[in-house]
Amino acid sequence: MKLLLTIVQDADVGKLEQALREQGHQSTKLASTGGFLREGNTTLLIGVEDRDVSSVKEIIHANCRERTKVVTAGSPLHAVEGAFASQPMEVPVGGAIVFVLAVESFDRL
Ligand code: 2BA
Repeated sequence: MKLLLTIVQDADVGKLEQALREQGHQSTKLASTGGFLREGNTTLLIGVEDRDVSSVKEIIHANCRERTKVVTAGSPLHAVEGAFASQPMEVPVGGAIVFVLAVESFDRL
């Protein structure tokens, strides 16, 4: 079994959760914050059998898209990045970041 630790943009999460449910996959949603943009995103924990990893990745890919965020003066980023971020800049975000972790055991107790 594998745990797909999946970081997605908030705008994509509803659609993705629905698609996962429709294909019979369970997920747990956690509110999270990106370390770079310091904006909210969503982390889904998705436990899947090894044979389903590829198809779940495809579901994720099909439901999460890349967007460009413009980081403007006055954003929290500027306070920490100083001169580097003194001009507005475009940052690509997503589709999704997926970490595939081996699961030692899965128990319902
Ligand atoms: P953030 O950390 O807020 O990053 C948002 C986007 O900013 C990233 O999109 C990336 O395109 C850009 N970015 C991040 N660090 C950068 C830097 N030092 N210089 C220039 N641009 C930078 P994604 O790569 O799609 O990541 C989306 C979110 O996924 C991240 O939000 C973070 O929450 C998570 N993430 C990405 N890589 C990660 C990793 N190696 N470990 C843990 N979380 C990660």
